[in-house]
Amino acid sequence: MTENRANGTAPVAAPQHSVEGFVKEFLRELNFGQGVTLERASVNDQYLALARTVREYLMARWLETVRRQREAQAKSVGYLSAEYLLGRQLDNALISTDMTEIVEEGLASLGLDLATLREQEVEPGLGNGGLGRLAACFVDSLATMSVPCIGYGIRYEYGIFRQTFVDGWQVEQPDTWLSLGAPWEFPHPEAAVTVHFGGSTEKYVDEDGVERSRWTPAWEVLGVPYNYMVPGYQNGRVNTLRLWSAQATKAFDLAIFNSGEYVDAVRAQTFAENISKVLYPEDSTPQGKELRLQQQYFFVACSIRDFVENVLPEDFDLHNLPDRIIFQLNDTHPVIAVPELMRLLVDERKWDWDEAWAVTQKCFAYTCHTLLPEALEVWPVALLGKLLPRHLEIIYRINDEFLAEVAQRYPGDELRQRRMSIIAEYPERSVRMAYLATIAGSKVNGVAALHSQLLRDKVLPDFSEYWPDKFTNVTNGVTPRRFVRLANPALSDLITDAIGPGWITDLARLREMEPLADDAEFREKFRDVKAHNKHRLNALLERRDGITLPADAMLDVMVKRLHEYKRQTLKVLHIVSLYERIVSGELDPATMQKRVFAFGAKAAPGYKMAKQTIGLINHVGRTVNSDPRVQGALTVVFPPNYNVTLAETLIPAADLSEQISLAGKEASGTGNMKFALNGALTIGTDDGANVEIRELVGDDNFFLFGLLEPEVEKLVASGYRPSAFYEENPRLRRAIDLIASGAFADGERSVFEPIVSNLLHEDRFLVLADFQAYLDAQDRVDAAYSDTEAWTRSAILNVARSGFFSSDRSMWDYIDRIWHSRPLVAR
Ligand code: 4GP
Repeated sequence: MTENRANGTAPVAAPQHSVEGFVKEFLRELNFGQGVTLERASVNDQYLALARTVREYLMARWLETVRRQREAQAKSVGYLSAEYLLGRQLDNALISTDMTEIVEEGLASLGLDLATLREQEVEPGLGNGGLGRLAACFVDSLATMSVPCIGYGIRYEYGIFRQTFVDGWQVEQPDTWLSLGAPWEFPHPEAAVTVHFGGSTEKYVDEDGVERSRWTPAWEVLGVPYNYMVPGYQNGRVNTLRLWSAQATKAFDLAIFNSGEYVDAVRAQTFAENISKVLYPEDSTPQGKELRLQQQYFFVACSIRDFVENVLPEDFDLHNLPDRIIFQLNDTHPVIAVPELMRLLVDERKWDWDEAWAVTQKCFAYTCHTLLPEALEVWPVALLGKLLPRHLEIIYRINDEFLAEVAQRYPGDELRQRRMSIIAEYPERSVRMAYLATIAGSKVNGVAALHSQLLRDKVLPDFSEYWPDKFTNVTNGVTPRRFVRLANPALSDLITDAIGPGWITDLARLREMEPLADDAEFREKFRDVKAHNKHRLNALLERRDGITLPADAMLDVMVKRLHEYKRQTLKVLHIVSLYERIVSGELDPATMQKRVFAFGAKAAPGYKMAKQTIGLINHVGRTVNSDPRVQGALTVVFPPNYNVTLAETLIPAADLSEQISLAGKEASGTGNMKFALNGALTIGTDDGANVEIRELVGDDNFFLFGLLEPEVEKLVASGYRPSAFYEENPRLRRAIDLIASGAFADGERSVFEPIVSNLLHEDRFLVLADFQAYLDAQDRVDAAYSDTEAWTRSAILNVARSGFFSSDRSMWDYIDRIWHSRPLVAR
């Protein structure tokens, strides 16, 4: 036994870091893993063998990381997130191990092409948008910084739907990302955890005479962990992402749950397995679905149990839990973890309530990602009580004790107590998850400076008054590994030639490039990079969608989820206005700066207005692109199924980045950072992280327009009338009238009537109010673009001054302001 253990801890060795070493291992994987000879291997066989081979290069580091972490007993971050929008794994693993060239050469010696195999990977799209991608950037950064972290989440069998267009309208297809094999995951069915639901509670008096609650659940499921490697960038470190998959236990017996259209389309055979079957295709608005609450509880219950029972040593005294973990709540989705930890301590470990609460409060911190009131999750008490009766009791007690404190601090202020109560009474009795998170969390943070300020002032004002020190800001960031080094090899090489490779893990060093903005030769090289990236994009779109981009055009890109507050409609109105002015003879297309307008966006399947907008963009595109009068001056492209993989080719090619949300609505944005880092200039409102981008890159290198947040407030409070803008602005009127006339729908006026009437009569996000300012800013863009040297200079300065937006910096801020953990140096 002792001997076995000794053998088991002996370090495994990675295959030889050489072309021969790789080829040998690759062929072995092909033969023994896939059971085929090279001659007979399909591309998928080759890809799977390649992925498994690369994985082997990471294995020793992974095992060593886990071993050291156990030994050092350092504090870890438990990142709790219902979403991880990871993107493809192969390339990231290759750069982390510095294997790209070796693999390229090795494959070539076998007559294979890395580029072809890379295309075979279906990205794990286990998230909807910004929030999920942020989680993926954060775990990458923590691994690269050698900070112990376990990412916990859900292994959805179907990730974010695959978007197709039928006649320009979005049609959703299930995302079968696992169907051709999943070489990056390590299932551990033997380590499954049981999770309980339903049933009832009863009071009883324990042997010490203390009154306690006992939960008798009605049903249970198993959570099977699937481990994924999270490699640090060339630092010998590999952290773990642990995603849970639901499986039926024998005791399981319930009718199949009926849940919504899209979910129906990918319905599970069994109720239990439904829990991890499909990612909810929602973004920014919660769906009041029981299944979603099941998913939330399922993954946090598994994760907490895993950490306490498997990660911590057996005899660990949980009073010291805050020394070993901080659970970061990625929005409200995992907040049910709070009563779960309380239940574990009070019910299972028989702790005293106050003792448990003191520990629990130190183990959580909460990040809010929204400003839209409708996006703050609430659960009807009836539903929560049915699914998790004991947790509801615990929430009530947390609330009672908290409100008693509030009453003590503000005697007689009942209104305040009602405002601050976790339980809302109207329109139905429900649990406000953001309040629970705020009360339980040691810290609460927003995701950009403006957002954190508005969070304090507008969303949680009573709480920020009550606990001013609890609130902090951490501005989002993006990983430079994936979004510069991997996505933009040409720019990476240019930067590395200029300032050395240190920037990849210390992005602030991009500043060293600043003087090069004034170097004509460097500017020329920088333009070559952009041109190269445009070619690369063109090749991809031709292959992927049969789309050909015109040469010599400015590439103007708007990619993000389709949401009214993000205002894709404003972009469409700009295009329609230009088109109308060409057709009416006001603009001469021959003298215009050619532009390609590229869109990428998925709409939540149940979000009608968003789907209408997708239809409108495609219909406008069809008309504009085929009208000879336009003479190719305007081209609209909308490749379907925008995802991380497409972003990696699209963003590096962009000249102009559209960040045009209504001020005060976009919490941060992270696409905006990716564009600036890849040398696109931003046209944007004073919203989210745009504010910080503009401050850093400088006013001259950013096209600001639109109402400021206080102006928005004022206009809305004074009774905003969109039709007034329509009546007063002829350009706006002509653009809207053209849409209303059916010009983009074969003369059928009814097709886009909902959009037109929404704009004229409601326009919640003030599209019409910002229209003229947007057009003016676009004129400034055209003028600036015509001065090639000055534009390039601005683009270089955007790159040089955006180092702040590395997610490594975000992680240092979390460490500093929230987690108080220190990296465990793994060397
Ligand atoms: C997003 C926010 O809308 C975006 O502004 C922010 O950059 C991102 O989170 C990361 O913090 N929210 C979501 C969501 O994606 O699902 O609520």
